[in-house]
Amino acid sequence: MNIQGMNDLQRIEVKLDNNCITQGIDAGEFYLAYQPQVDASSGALIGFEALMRWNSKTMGAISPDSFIKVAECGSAINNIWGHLLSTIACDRCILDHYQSPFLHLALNLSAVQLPQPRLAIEIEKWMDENSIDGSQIHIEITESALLSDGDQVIKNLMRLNEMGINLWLDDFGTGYSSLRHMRDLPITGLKIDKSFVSDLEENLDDFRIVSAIVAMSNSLGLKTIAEGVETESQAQILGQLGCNILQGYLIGRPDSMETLTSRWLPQHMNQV
Ligand code: G
Ligand code: G
Ligand code: MN
Repeated sequence: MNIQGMNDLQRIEVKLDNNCITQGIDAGEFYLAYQPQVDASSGALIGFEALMRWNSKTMGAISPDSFIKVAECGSAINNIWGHLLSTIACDRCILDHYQSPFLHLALNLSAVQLPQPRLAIEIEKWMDENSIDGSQIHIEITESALLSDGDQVIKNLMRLNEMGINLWLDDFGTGYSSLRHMRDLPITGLKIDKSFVSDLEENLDDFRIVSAIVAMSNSLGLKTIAEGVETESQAQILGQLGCNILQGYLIGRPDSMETLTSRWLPQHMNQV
């Protein structure tokens, strides 16, 4: 296919490479949007997922689905991670200002980072330097990252778990959905992919799949988060099924930490 036959996304992907991603980070074009996560039974805010955004001066807004895929082929994925950690450390201070150390921040870790020998050591150093407690951090990993569950991947997961970090399997149901992973890995729970949530009210198969995932998680002592919750009736069904945490446009769209704290926190707790 020549470049004229491509859609906008494909044209951007052709232009994207590790150099331009790293230049974009250095130019301050990357930032985080946060999306609230609430307790399914009480509706109380319990944390935020950090979602990386790129507003390129030359190419406009580029979706993480595009730039993460490209970054994973080179070293830019580590630069994105570094930028994520330094931004989180600053934004964590905003939460501390609201005396809300119990709110967690959920980070997405790329598949290619999980076998890196220094991963857990570097996260530990970052936590020490910024006085961040493990319980304040959740890490979401896609199951494909665990396919090569070699020694180093298991060692990293064990170490992160010992550090008090909650580990979640992201996009659960779309990949391998391995029962062995659910049984053997030190995970807190499963994040049910939004493709099962979107038609929950009309599609009986989706309803049965979500019920089965929640029931199996509960009996294994794991928790569940549903993502992509857009309607009241989805939230109600998920709550009745015993899903623990909800995230989606119904609760709140991804936004800046400043906007979210001013919207959510004064109602929930006393500002210092
Ligand atoms: O909001 P949304 O379009 O941001 O995210 C699309 C996908 O990109 C999601 O599956 C999400 O897990 C992934 N993603 C978003 N931010 C990051 C990030 O900082 N690192 C990694 N590895 N993936 C991310
Ligand atoms: O990393 P993960 O796959 O959990 O990323 C969540 C993705 O889902 C992000 O791309 C985020 O922007 C998107 N998202 C969050 N809430 C909703 C929602 O209610 N509806 C839809 N369609 N997408 C959502
Ligand atoms: Mn995620």
